[in-house]
Amino acid sequence: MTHCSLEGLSKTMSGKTLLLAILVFLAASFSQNDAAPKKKEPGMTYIGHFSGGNARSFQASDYYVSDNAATWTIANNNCKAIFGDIASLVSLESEDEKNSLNAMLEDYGAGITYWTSGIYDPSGAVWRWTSNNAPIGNWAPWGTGYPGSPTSVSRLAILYLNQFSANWVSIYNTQKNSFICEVQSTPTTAPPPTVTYQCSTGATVVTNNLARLVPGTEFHQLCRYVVPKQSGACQIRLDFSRFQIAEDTDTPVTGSCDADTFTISGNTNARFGPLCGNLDGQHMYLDYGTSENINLDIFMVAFIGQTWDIGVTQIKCDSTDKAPSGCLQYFTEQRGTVKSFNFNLGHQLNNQDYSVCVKTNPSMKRIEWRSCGGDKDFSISGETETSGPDVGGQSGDSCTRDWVMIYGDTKYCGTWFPGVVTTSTQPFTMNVHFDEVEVRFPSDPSIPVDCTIQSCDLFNPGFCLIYSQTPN
Ligand SMILES: [Ca+2]
Ligand SMILES: [Ca+2]
Ligand SMILES: [Ca+2]
Repeated sequence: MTHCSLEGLSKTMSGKTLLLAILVFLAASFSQNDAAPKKKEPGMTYIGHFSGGNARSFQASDYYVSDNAATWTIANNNCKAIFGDIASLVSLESEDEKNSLNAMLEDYGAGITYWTSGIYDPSGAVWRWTSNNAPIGNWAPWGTGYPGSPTSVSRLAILYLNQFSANWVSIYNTQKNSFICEVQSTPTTAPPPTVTYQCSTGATVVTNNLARLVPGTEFHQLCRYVVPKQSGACQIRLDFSRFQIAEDTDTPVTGSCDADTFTISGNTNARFGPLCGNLDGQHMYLDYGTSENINLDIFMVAFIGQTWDIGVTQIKCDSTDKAPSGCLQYFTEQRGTVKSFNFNLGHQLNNQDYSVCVKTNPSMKRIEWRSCGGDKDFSISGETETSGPDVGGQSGDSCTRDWVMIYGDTKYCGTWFPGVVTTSTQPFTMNVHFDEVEVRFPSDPSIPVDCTIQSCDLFNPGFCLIYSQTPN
């Protein structure tokens, strides 16, 4: 349509002709808007990214909210029209994904209803996600009275109040609602590394893009894995889906890993003593620097049922998945849980010096840190079982031995975490420092320990902290 003005038209027309011309002009304008190039101005706003927190799944997605409301079918079609076949209405396959999305939506106002890909399938009498046919989890936060008695036109929507109150409801597909598109991101990890090992037969397994380290078929006292640097790679990521070896034989536990050990060498981004005990659910990024190999050594005194399953992925230097240099742990979600190593068994380990980094969501300005909420979810110095002089929430210069430091804020130690610590200083980072001693005995071993009159570190489990990025 050529550009022309109504003023110009009015000079050459009059009466009904002019009115008709205006209507034609307006109609042409609207249809022109409808036909505007969708890819350029898709009417969608980017709200965030979620990667499932586990490199092994390779399920990473970007999320967009619509600027306008639409019926369910049009909304679903729009996601594909705008972003292609890698997109659909959002499917929430895990509680982590649901919680992350709820936090992303915090900027978009209360009382909005968003379509998801969830539908009711009367043939099987089940709710499922249409993008992949996965059943909807039994953790689904249905609102009171929902899903009621759904029918073939029932669809799942999120009735969003705030990130802590976002119930799911069942709505007929003809209603018009805002909607959320989920777009799969392209994996940028390198092919699986070729890991060599000195261990039992079958100590590695390769599946998809992942090399997995496992104990193999028979017990070997030392399992050494060597992960050579591939061309273009800068890092490896380890995912400890399962890891349990023996820990200290001392009572009380001194954090020194004097039985089994897990030792890492060749990496440049963290220096720490051997690890031991339980690392289930932990991850690590290890930088090659100028090294050609990263070595992972698991040493076991005797067979007592040790088990592990460690995913290894190699990350290219130009990958968007690469952790910033110096970060041993890198969390990419809006919210997440960070635990010290061996927190699962409740015993802090010695000689830990590393950084925990959080990827800043572009729409977020601050980060909040708080304890996971359990009785002993933060206890890194002082005595946990009974009160002594070193007990309590401590910060700043009084933290000299074991501490965490929140970048832009201060150090924290002691036996509790002071409520919510908030900072806007970026990059969002927490440094962990645990010294070389855990249980503190007097220098003369014949003197009994009295923690009521002297400082000791007894029964420290370590920390479990939750971070949450916030928009304001
Ligand atoms: Ca999903
Ligand atoms: Ca301690
Ligand atoms: Ca210590």
